[in-house]
Amino acid sequence: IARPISPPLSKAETASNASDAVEAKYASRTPTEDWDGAYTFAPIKEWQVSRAMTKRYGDDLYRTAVSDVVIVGAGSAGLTCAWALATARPELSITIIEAGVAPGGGAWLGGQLMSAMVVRKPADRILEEIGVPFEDEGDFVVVKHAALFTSTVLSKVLQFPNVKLYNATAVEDLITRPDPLGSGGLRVAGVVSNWTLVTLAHGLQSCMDPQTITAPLVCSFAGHDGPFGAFSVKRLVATGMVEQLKNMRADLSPTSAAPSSAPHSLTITLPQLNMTSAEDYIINNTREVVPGLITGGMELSELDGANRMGATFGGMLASGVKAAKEAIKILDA
Ligand code: AHZ
Repeated sequence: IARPISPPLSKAETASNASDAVEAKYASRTPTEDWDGAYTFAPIKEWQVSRAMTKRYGDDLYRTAVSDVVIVGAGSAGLTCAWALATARPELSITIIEAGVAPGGGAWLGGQLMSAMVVRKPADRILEEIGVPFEDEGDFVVVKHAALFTSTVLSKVLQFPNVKLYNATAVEDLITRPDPLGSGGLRVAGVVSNWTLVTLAHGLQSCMDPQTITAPLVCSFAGHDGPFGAFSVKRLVATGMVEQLKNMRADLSPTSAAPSSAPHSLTITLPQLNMTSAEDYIINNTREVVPGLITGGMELSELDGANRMGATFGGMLASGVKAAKEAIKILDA
């Protein structure tokens, strides 16, 4: 329902504004772009700012309560999926839920806190299509700063009118329904969300109920295990839709165990990294893992027990594109 952004003032608002002499002085100013000391902003009232934000956020919540696709996690894989899906099908209502305030996941840096982002060919084609510049080093390309990739793809994604990003918002659960296609099992039918600060405070208050977004398809890219990571696949286990996670392949081989004299920190077993094979696995296995839920990016490694690849991002970008292609097939079926 369209509401005017600045409806007529109530009696209380008129009284409070009229009693403010400073307001009156500033009310009739003309905006002027004078860089020599007389730069003047147009007048504004505090309540106008509040209403400008709340109206849009409320309208977005109303509209996206039923979405075509929900994307969980706005890391490199989730953002690339959103970009590919919105580019191919701009009419779809795509809602991205990101637990962090800053979308981008791990893709603000290349690796070990360094700037450059390595992308193996042929995923350089995806960078070209998004419009991210890079240097060609033969079998791979290098974006001078991972933040250049993330900010560029983010700016493209957010310009689609039908894409809404809720950041600082966590997916707390999955909505499930009996699968209408008669598989006898359940189908994911949307997500349960809450502001992340509320999610983090569930232990402090008795009940802070979430809200929901209904969608025929959820694409999850919640990353590998961490404070929020691998969220959707962990939930699949909890709901019985998947028996158990195979966990991002743990390095348990006796030959790789640290000697007993090693400092404690070196004895921690880390998931195995295999840069040669890990990315091929993720792209080729990005799929609808249970009805209604496509999983890709590093979250898939927790489900399938795949290797990590370390600081090379072609697999994440390609997994996002593959998920978008799978999503279109499912929605069009
Ligand atoms: O905040 C998370 C991050 O931005 C978000 N997320 C996780 N759980 C969520 C939840 N609700 C909402 N319950 C949630 N958001 O998901 C995002 C995951 O981004 P990421 O960068 O961690 O994952 P990715 O799969 O897009 O990229 C992985 C990049 C890696 S990890 C790796 C290695 O470990 O070897 N190598 C690469 C290239």
